[in-house]
Amino acid sequence: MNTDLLRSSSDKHPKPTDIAFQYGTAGFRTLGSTLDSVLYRVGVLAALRSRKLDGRTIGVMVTASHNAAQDNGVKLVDPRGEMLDGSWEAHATTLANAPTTEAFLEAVSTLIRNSQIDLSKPAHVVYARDTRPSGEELVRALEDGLKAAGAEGRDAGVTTTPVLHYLVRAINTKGTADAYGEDTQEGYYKKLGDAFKELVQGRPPLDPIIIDCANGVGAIAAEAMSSILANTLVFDLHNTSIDKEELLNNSCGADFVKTQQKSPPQLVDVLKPNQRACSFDGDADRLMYFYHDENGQFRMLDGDKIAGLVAAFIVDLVKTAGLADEISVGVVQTAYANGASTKYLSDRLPVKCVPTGVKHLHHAAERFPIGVYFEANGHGTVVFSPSTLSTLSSHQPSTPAQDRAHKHLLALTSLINQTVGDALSDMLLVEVVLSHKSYGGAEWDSLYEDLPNRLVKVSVADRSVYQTEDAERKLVSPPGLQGKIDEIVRRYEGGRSFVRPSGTEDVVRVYAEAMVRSQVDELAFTVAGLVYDSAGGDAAKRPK
Ligand code: G16
Repeated sequence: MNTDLLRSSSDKHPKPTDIAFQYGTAGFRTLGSTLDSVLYRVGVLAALRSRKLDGRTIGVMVTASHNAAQDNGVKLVDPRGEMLDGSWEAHATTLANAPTTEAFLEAVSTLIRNSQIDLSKPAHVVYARDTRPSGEELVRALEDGLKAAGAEGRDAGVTTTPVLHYLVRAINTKGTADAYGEDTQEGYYKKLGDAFKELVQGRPPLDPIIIDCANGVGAIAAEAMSSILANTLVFDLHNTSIDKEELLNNSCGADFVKTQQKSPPQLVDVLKPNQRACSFDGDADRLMYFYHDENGQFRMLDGDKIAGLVAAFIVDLVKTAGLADEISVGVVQTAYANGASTKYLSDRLPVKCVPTGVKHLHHAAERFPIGVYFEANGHGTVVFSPSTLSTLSSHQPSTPAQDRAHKHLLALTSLINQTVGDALSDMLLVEVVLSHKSYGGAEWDSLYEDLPNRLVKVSVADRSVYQTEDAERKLVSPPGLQGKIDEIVRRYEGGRSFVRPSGTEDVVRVYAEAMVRSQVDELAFTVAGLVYDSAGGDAAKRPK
């Protein structure tokens, strides 16, 4: 690498003096206007990561997903399309926080030395961004970093996070026995479309599906898929104003539906009783279904309900295909999973609980022959292990029913994005199951009844003070706070509550659930109050 070039270009992207950056739950995420130096340095880091891995292509996604329009962020994607290896997250944070160009150069050479990176290796990086206004300039900073580090960059343009993950795997497996698909966005959509058509062939047509695109990049993805599926499934697209930046995730999108537990206001008059609708988030990797019942009551079908629906469907297919002795299914959740869903699932299947963050869920799911993982907030997918894929490809069905189920399982491996959750692919998966089961929203919803729950955000001066253990279900710091929470939780029937710092927003999150709706709000706000007081908050601004 040319140190002079690195020095001169780094000088053009100085680090703001007053900000400490942290590679969190989903990469760096904060106000877009503060991220220029981070993007430049991520460009350099991505080049080094690629060289470390013999020139395999690394992905960089510029997005702040569910956050407000003024935020932005960046995350790296490893060669199989999975999240950046945990050990490199620390390197990312170190490079991002070097206060000066000289300190940055020093951190880069330490990384090269300690990680034994061979600089004669090539470096390849593919990158993309969502529709956020700050994205264009941030991509320019990233490109400066790639250029300075001598990497060959491929610009995938404005697209969704899951498309970028797909591209990374498709590029790295091209021409091999594990080829994942054509390395273009069109190739990806065609792959999903073909698999969907095969899976619903011969089934009665589905009613149109209403999609809230959160005024983000999912609108472009859904539009493209809508033309591919024109005669199979009709998309009724809403919140597609990608040009109006202030509308992104604003009173719409998956996070709004999950946290507010109501329909986006723009859809209230559109929805007929029992009509299925779903919301994507700002980069189209979360999915939330909902409907209004006969009484006009909002009913949410979140990530937990998706996991229940999909896992049961796959278990049935495996059995019908005659593969129950060879392939088993497991489910991964986080502490946010509704207690009723955990009970429903663990009565039927092995269920594992891991900390928040797709990377944790994905890795845990990879340990099952077929791993179904969904966060309650709608992030998730299904992963098929290499040995399951090989069992599927060599299986010889002995009856027509086995043959049909076997073909459906194979088609599912194409329909489902196995690198990361994709709202579009997940939506098609749900539609397949609903079609096969002849379920509407109400039948799906009746799998189990959610316990009333509430999620509250608390602003504190320093959220790093809040540290957890036991898959984030218990606080170990600040001392004494968990004991107080336990004491309060005991007063509520079926009560459960936990506290954890967000990795994507500057807040502490409080989750609570209990048997009775009115009590759950009281429990959530009592715990939120304890958190607020523990941070020495101003009594007048206590959460209510
Ligand atoms: C990201 C992560 C998710 C996580 C969410 C919220 O989602 O990919 O795994 O559930 O943040 O995390 P936290 O509670 O730490 O803020 P997204 O959609 O924002 O990329």
